[in-house]
Amino acid sequence: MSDCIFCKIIAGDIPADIVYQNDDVLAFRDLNPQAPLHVLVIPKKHIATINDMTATDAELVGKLYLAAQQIARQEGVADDGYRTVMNCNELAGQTVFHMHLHLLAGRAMNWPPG
Ligand code: DGP
Repeated sequence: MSDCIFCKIIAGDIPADIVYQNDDVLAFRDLNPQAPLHVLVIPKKHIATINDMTATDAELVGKLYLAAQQIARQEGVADDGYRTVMNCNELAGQTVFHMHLHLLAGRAMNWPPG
């Protein structure tokens, strides 16, 4: 999508601090980190929101979690713990309409989330 910030990061048109990638998934540090470790794990395929997923995307979304698991290990936070969050639409606070999994770690997390 030509007007999608995250598609531009995938294309290399906007710089990002990339921590992991494979054929299907890209992960980079959030511009506005909410924890000592805050990485966004995104599919290279443009899918705007969870609502826009289809059954054919199920394996791809599983790969986001496998990438998060691997990044947590490489960043040394897997054993202490981490949180993954995917916001959907306005009330959840989604601001970029290209599906992304937030991976947050390095501090104690609150529950329930705000
Ligand atoms: P959400 O609120 O769930 O849609 O999260 C969007 C996140 O994307 C937010 O934490 C800030 C981050 N973000 C927005 N634009 C950029 C960007 O250009 N680069 C990077 N690295 N992160 C961005």
